[in-house]
Amino acid sequence: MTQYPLLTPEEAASIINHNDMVAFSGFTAAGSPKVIPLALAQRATALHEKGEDFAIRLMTGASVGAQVDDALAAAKCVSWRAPYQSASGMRKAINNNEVEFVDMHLGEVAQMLRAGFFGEIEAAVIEAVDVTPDGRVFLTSGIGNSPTFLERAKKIIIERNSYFSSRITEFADNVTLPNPPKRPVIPLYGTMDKIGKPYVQIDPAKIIGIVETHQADQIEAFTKNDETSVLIAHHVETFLLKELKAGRIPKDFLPIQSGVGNINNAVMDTLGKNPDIPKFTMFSEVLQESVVDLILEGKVTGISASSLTITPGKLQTIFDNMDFFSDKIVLRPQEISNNPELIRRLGVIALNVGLEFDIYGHANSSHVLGSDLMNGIGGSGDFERNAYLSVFMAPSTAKGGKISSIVPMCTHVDHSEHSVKVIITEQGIADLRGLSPSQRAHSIIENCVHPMYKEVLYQYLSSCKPGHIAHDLHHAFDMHVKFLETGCML
Ligand code: 0RQ
Repeated sequence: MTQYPLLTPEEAASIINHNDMVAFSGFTAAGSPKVIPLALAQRATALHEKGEDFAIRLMTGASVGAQVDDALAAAKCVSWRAPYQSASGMRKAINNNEVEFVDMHLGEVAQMLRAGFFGEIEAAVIEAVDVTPDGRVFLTSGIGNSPTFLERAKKIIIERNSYFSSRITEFADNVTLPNPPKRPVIPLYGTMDKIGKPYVQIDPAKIIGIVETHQADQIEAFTKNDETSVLIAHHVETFLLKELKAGRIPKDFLPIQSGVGNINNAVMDTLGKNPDIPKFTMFSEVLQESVVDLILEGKVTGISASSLTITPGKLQTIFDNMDFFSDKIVLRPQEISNNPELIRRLGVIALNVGLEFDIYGHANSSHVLGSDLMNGIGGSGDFERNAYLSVFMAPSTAKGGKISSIVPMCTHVDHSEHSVKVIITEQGIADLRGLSPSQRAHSIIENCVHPMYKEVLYQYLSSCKPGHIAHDLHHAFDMHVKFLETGCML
């Protein structure tokens, strides 16, 4: 039985060396470490002032708390970052090429780590509600890649956060998968099946020490549903009802995956209120704010996710009603929540938001004007490619109408026309299933493009050289170039 030393955040940060690959727990701000990263940023600043090099290679589950990524970026403490981020300071550092960023499908990170694709994990900083002397680690609100980090890291530091109810561990279903070729079928046949353990068992000798904390996840409420999000949500509702009526969605419905953000929140609200949409489960990567109420109302009968990405107030609602919520939420490692085998098997309906689409249905979720990273592909590709039905949503314009979200050719492609099935903007629905490229172009322009951009896109289409996917390479990026030159695509 091991007694772990209690450390200050500074003592914990001092065991991390220049160039180490360091892994942080959590998935989004949920479950990410709170104090050691800030001490690490201070250590970097102090060393830089003495003229010494200090920067880590940082691997996480998804994003981490924005204050963590931003403090590390401001201190120039990160030389390499993967697989996702959503913080303004880190984004700027990546786009200035101060940080090498690798934008990855979240579902395959754990396997790649186990295979050694990125080298050894020197240290893992893991938030937990508790760790037992025999090495059972009980995670908090975000599971992410932590089971794999705990398994692979040479040194582990635990941030023991007393903010969370110890009952949060009732949601956890921890498992790691053996690497190919000896991987059996994942025995999960329903959204809420549990196949793992509420804790992660590790060798206690790897634990260097514990830092005590008492801090909520820094997750902010969404702005109130805006008009555009509500219109998009109503189109999603119309589309799903039509599919249900036609028998293409079974009467007892299919599990839903929903991304995070205002549009997704409005969609969940709208589906929740419609009595013609049957009760449903969710097989998603994050449990977002509006879903807590839908579970309380009985509309969502259960959700599988990798994190509770909700405000402290909503988390308290869960803690206050643990007997009710205990069997309605499962938190899984992201290699399970985002697993292609499971998404395909369960027939997930994927609802995600993109930045830009082209007239043939290629989708860009991650890079503005082909160059600047926004957040990353996240789990959108894991779900979009393997879903039973994948719906992409976006406002038809951005920046007050100066940008059309639909363009002749995407400046960066995250999801291809081979798998994008439905695009919905506040203008309407383009159902692309079974359509050839030229039919797709007409459907997208007619149904999804803002009226002020229709003519320019029809003009582009009519000027293209014929081909299976007709394009005019001399003019495919005219709208983008015009925006760069004049500040407006029109
Ligand atoms: O910028 O705030 O400076 O005006 O992009 O756009 O409309 O606020 O949308 O917050 O829902 O984010 C795709 C980024 C959408 C997100 C994306 C500008 C726009 C604004 C954000 P401003 P909105 P959202 C689950 C699944 C990838 C990961 C994913 C995302 C800013 O959904 O990161 O799906 N997705 N994960 O003005 C230039 C365009 C633009 C544009 C919008 N065409 N060109 N700028 N903007 N369209 C979560 C996880 O994986 C964990």
